Amino acid sequence: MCLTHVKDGYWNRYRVWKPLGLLALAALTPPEWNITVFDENVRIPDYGALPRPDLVGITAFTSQANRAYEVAADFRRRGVPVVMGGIHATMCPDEAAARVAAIVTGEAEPIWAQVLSDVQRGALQSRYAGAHADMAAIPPARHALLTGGYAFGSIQTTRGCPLNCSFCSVTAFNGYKYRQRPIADVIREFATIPEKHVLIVDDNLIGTNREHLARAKELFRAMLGAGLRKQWIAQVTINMADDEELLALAARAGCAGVFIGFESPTTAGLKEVGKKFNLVNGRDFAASVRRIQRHKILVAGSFIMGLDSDQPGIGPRIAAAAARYGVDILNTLFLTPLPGTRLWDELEPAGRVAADKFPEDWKYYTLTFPVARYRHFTGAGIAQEMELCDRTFYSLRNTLRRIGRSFWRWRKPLFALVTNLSYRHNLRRARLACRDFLAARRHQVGDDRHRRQLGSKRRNVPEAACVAASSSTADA
Ligand code: B12
Ligand code: SF4
Repeated sequence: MCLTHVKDGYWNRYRVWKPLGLLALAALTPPEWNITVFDENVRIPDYGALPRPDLVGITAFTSQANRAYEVAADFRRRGVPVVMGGIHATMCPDEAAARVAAIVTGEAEPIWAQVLSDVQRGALQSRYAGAHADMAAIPPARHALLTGGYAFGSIQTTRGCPLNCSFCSVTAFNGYKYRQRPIADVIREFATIPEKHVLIVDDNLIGTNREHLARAKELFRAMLGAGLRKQWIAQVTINMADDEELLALAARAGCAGVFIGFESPTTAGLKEVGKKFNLVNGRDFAASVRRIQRHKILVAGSFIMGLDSDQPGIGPRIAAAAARYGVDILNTLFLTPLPGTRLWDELEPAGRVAADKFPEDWKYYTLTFPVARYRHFTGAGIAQEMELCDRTFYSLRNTLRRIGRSFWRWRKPLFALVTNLSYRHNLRRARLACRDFLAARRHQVGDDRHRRQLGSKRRNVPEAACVAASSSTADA
């Protein structure tokens, strides 16, 4: 099993962020509980050597589900109740509930106190349904429970997304409504983050309408006023480029980079994934990216490959679009039917989920393996498109040119250097893992028969150990 061990390589620290969900959960836990948080991406502890906890809570993305079940089985053998929550337990509740004592689906704020009280009474139920939290009642995450080994701290200021893109779980999990934490709460929590660099985990820090943008400006003014002196990065939509005041405030408040989902270089692709928002007002992407960069903010662009509207040649086409837009970093991912998404609801009944031996195959749901049956590509074909895309955008020549450009304009040159080198390094690993996957799964994802099928279908105080499971992505 290959994990993202921070200490295995210098660049790995840039692949691992703090599991904020567990730190948020810890903040909801009454003070009589002693809490220890483990992030297996940093270190896998010898659980057997630890004092026996009264309760174990595990969080996992879909790609980490198998490891979560292994950890759960280990503790359950020792008679420790295990509760699992987070995105995978929510989207695959039956699968998870069969492997742990209890699951919590959705946001935990409204329900966690009851789970703990049931544990203490010895009356743990097997399923608890959370609900969208009151954003004014979210306590500051307990950042001090997890320190060391991270390049970035993390914080959340909003939840929910109205856009509901086909491949994304956010709207299904956090809802359509864009919900915002009170700015004073965010500032107080920001000040408790030990790291100098911070990932703001919001799916869209600025939002999509005028009210949202006004709130973002208010947040940036408050960050400035509080003198936080943090450098931060965040996910935003491309409309950030349309508001000079917003850009200037973000930059002054410490914005070092933004991550933008361009998703597809074609109009048909954007329509297919349901992100027509990117097309509003006949947007000029290159001009938009330049406007953001003028404020010395780096732009990372994300694209998805393997859409039904993608044709052979999509790899070089994405690389060319990213170069034309002028992004500093390119992140291209395979179209992946994550459970609970609109895409899953479309592909699964049509027999287009190729890696489908669950739960084992969830480990490939990192968006770096071609786990679906793609309309115009075999598994090997789409993997080749991905290689072409990455090799073009991250060729030594192009990488040096981008880094040179950011030195020339003094646009976060060191940040640009580190992120580009980190991406180059990680892509190489992803490519090798993908090749292994294809070699083992040729019959599932690589042959023509499947393409043809596409047209058819401590004792006096309770102890809780909270574990963020890790991904095992390279052991195909
Ligand atoms: C930050 C982030 C990351 C960070 C990771 C941070 C970390 N270590 O957790 C990084 C950048 C590394 C990352 C990577 C990936 N990510 Co990501 N990421 C997010 C993001 C934007 C925010 C997560 C977050 O911190 N939320 C804030 C906390 C407070 O919310 P929460 O974790 O949901 O926790 C709440 C509840 O879920 C619950 N809860 C959570 N855990 C537990 C445990 C227990 C016991 C209980 C009771 C309750 C509970 O309580 C919390 C409070 O309500 C989410 C989107 C989102 N809005 O959640 C996507 C998201 C989680 N990522 C996603 C994906 C797909 C990935 C990747 C696989 C692919 C990619 N390249 O993006 C990789 C994973 C690589 C790997 N190693 O496997 C998907 C996951 C879908 C799925 N079914 O797994 C999401 C939902 C985005 C999406 N587009 O759909 N990601
Ligand atoms: S991909 Fe981004 S814009 Fe689309 S639904 Fe998910 S969070 Fe919203």
